[in-house]
Formats: sequence, structure tokens, C-alpha cells
Amino acid sequence: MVKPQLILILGDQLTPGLSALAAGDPARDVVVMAEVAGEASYVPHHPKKIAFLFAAMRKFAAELREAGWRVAYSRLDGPDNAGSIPGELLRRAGEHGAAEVIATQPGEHRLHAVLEDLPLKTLILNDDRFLCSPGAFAAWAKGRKELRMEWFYRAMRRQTGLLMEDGKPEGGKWNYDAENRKPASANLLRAGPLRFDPDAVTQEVLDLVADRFADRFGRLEPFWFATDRAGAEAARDHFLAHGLPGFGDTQDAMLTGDRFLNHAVLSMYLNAGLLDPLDLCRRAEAEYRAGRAPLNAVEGFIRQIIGWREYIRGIYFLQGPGYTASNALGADRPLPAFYWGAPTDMACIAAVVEQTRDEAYAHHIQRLMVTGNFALLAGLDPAAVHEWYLSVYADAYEWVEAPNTLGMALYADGGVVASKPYAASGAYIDRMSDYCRGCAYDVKAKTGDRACPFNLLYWDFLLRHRQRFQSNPRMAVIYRNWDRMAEDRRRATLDGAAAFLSRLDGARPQK
Ligand code: FAD
Ligand code: DLZ
Ligand code: SF4
Repeated sequence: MVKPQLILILGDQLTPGLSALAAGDPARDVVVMAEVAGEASYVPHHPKKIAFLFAAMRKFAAELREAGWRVAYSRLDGPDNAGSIPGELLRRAGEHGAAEVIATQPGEHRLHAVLEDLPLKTLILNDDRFLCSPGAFAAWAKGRKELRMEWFYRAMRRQTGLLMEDGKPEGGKWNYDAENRKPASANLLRAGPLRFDPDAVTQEVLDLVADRFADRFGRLEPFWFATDRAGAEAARDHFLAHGLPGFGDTQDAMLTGDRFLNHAVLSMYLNAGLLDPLDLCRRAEAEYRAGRAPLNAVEGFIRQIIGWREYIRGIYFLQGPGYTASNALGADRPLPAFYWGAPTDMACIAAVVEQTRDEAYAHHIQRLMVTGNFALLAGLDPAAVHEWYLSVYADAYEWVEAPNTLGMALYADGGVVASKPYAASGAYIDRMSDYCRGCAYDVKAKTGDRACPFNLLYWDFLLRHRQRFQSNPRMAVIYRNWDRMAEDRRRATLDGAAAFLSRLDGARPQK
């Protein structure tokens, strides 16, 4: 009898056309899917993220069975669960007399290494749900002095033909971001993401997660995510109809009373494999062609997906496993307890952390310019910040989280992703949000007891790293402004920053 092969499907590989499935044979092979303590606990994932993945995994396993596959599915509370992906593969290999595993490339180097170490013959296939393979990205990157996203994005526009007209970009420009940096005002008609009531399968998972992961940072309920393809597609169509037309305008804005604005809130579905990125972009383009969404919105949205998302993944695989240990700025301050929900007087941080706790979601500018910016300015340990981002968001896997955190937000990779640090004072947050209105600090105050900490830390950060950044042409003017400042103001700024940081260091860390 021909021995079956094991087809491994990880929690973020819930796609019927996955390369590992395409290489298998339903008449011979066994699909292995496993809820395991190892994956649920290598960082303290948000309970909503665990519930989302387990419910979606259970539903995908049922879909595969209906399509004729034999599926060996392990529940977290199953009596023989080995607790890890390799443990489950070995157990299933013994059960089914299998000696070979077919897998699709995992999104984290750590799991790739584990698969390569298995005492079973293991074939790891390219993940062709992405438009640019690691090999193709390496070829694009080869010989370039700088790996700027914009150039990569243009290559992807040409490759896909999205928003292209006779080889030229639609409307004559590649990028309409200049039109996309507006603050937002409250709008009760903004639809927000589509919400779903848990069905019986999801409710069973919610009970399990409530029981096993009660100590984690993050609210499990209300749980409103879609957990299958049909739901994710409904969420997609809802965004295309209601969110996309205003996407560009409010892309960088933040409002206390509107956690989602016009953002898609689709990243958790895309990253788990419930939505196809190219199909999503084609549908967005169709909205533009039908006159239902403007070019600045559609171009901006498509750029996020075929540009940023693919570029970030390319960087992750190009840089290799050592990337997560990057610390170019030598930052070493422990993560303050307010990242895990302890009280803080900084209204912007409090709002973003509270939203993160409730929704396992924050949009890009909240991640980059509030929690990320604070971590950069205060010199927080990149490894701790990386673990936080990987834990708390429902869309977080290392391939996408690490270059965003270490490269874009923290400049810890020394400028691979960002040509200069995304450092900003309180003025940026004040311009783009309504957070400052409810803050104990005064965003206009540059020194003194009520000075916004971002104003103090901004200069402290720039001064700490003057040697590195003052020769950057895009930053030289900032240093000239500092040098022109009155001596007593400079001293008060740095003294204020030192006092703030020493209070931060004195506060007891807690999790
Ligand atoms: P929208 O704003 O509506 O954008 C549409 C889509 O574009 C997103 O669904 C996403 O798939 C893609 N996209 C946009 N920006 C990026 C980007 N910079 N990198 C990759 N894809 C992008 N995104 C994740 O998917 N997982 C993460 O773990 C993650 N960690 C981040 C950490 C930091 C510090 C920062 C600054 C950004 C991070 N991002 C991450 C990128 C971005 O914040 C999220 O993709 C976005 O907020 C998801 O929400 P949305 O679906 O509403 O996105
Ligand atoms: C994130 C996650 C969690 C919480 N749990 C599981 C799990 O129990 N089983 C599984 O196969 N995958 C899980 N995942 C997703 C994996 O961690 C993910 O596949 C890797 O991090 C690679 O992206
Ligand atoms: Fe944040 Fe400063 Fe504004 Fe307060 S004043 S919300 S700390 S930017």
C-alpha cells in the first residue's frame, strides 16, 4: 500500500488553493491541523486572536472534509495533544504510517527551522498566496543601495497591471498620498467593520479560550470577527461599498470615538488566508472603474497591499532569522506597564492601548505614531516591543509584524525599511487626532511640568542619536532648529525628558 503523506496546514494557512494542498492527493494523504499550546503561548497572544484562529481552523477543517480530504484535527483540549506542531506531526506520522510531510512555507523563521529539523522527509513549498516570492524579492533587491518601498510598488503595479493604462499609472501619478493626510471629524454615518455574532462552533472555542487564556492581556468578548471565508468575504464587500470611498482621506487620522474610521479591518482575514490579496485589489480597482470610489482612495488601498504588505514580507525573508535581534540604536529600556493596560496620563497611549485590549486591532497610524513613536523616542528595548506587537494584534505574524515594528517604527534595523526614523513630537498627534483634548498634559507646552512627554522625548531622542542622524539631509534642518533654540529652553527640554524617563524607570513593571 502507498504510504500517505502528511499535509501540514498552519493556523494562518486557511486557503483551499494552498500550495501544500495542491501538491497532495485527497485519496492518499492526510491533512494535519493542530491547535497547540506551543503556538498559542510562544508569545502571550491576545485571546481574540487565539479564538479567531481556532474557530477559523475548525471551520476550514470541516470545509476540507467536505471536499473529500481526510483531516487529522487536534483540538487544544484533546487528550493526546502533543502541545507543539512537530510533536503533532510525529504523532500523526505514527498513527498513519506516514514518513513524509508537505508544508507551505511558514510565516515565521522559527517554525521553518522546526520543520527542517523533523526526523521525517519534509518538503517546504513556496507560499504562492503572495505576489512576490522571497526569491523574486531578493532578485529585485540585488545591487540596490536602498530598498525603498515606492520602487518595489511600481514594479508590482506593472506586474499585476493594477491601475495601469498602456503601461502608465492611472491618472498620471503612481502615488496620491499627498491627498491622503487629512485629519478626521466624528461622523456617525461611518459604517465601521462588519460584525458577526458567534455561531455554535465559535462559541465552543470562546469557552475554551476563556477557560485556558484568562490571564492574557486582551478582552475576549464581545467577539465580532468573521471566522470563515464567507464571513470574511462579506466583511470585504462591506468595506468596498462603505469604507473604500473615504479610505484615502482619513488614512492617517485618529479619533477617540471611532476606532476604525475608513480602515478595511481586513488584515486578520488576509493574513490567515481567508481572503486573497490580489482578488481584493482587483475588486477595489473595479470600484474605481465603476465610478464608486475615487482614485486617491483606491490607489492608496492597493498600495498598502501589493506595495507595503508584499515589500514588508520580502524584507523579512531577505533579512533572515537574525532580523528580530536588530537593535541599531542600542535601546534597552524595559516596556512600561502601560503597554499592558496600567494607567497612564498620556491620553493618546491610553486610547490606543485600551482599543488594542478591546479589539486586538489598531490602525496603522495608531501603531506607528503613538505606541511605536513612544517606544522609539523613549528608547524601549526592541525585542520587548516586538513581542508586544506580535502578541496583541489579531493580524500579527512575524513576517509582517517584525519589519513593521523593528524597521518602520523603531529604526532598529538601522534604516533598511525607513530612510529616517518616524520620530514625531506631540504636534503630529495633535494634528491628526483628538486625543490631546482629553489629556492631562498640554501638547502646546514644550517645557515645564505639563509639557507633553512626546515634545520632551522627541528632542532627547534626536540628541541621543545626533551623530547618526545629523548628516541625513532630511534631518539636518531639525538639528539646525535645535541649535538655534535658546540655551535655557534646550536645558529645560532635556531636564524634563530626563525627569520623565526616570519616573518611567522608577515605575514598577507589571504584566
Ligand atoms: P488598512 O489601513 O485598511 O490597509 C489595508 C491593508 O493593507 C491591510 O489590511 C494590510 O493587509 C495592508 N497593509 C497596510 N499597511 C501595511 C504594512 N505596513 N505592512 C503590511 N501590510 C500593510 N500589519 C499586519 O498585518 N500585521 C501586523 O502584525 C502588523 N504589525 C504592525 C506593527 C507596527 C509597529 C506597524 C507600524 C504596523 C503594523 N502592521 C501590521 C501594518 C498595519 O498597521 C496593518 O496592516 C493595518 O493596520 C491593518 O488594518 P487594516 O486591515 O484596517 O488596514
Ligand atoms: C498564531 C497561532 C496560534 C495562536 N495558534 C496556532 C495553533 O494552535 N496552530 C497552528 O497551526 N497555528 C497557530 N497559530 C499560527 C502560527 O503561529 C503561524 O502559522 C506561525 O506563526 C507562522 O506564521
Ligand atoms: Fe499624547 Fe501629548 Fe497629546 Fe497627551 S498631549 S495626548 S501625551 S500627544
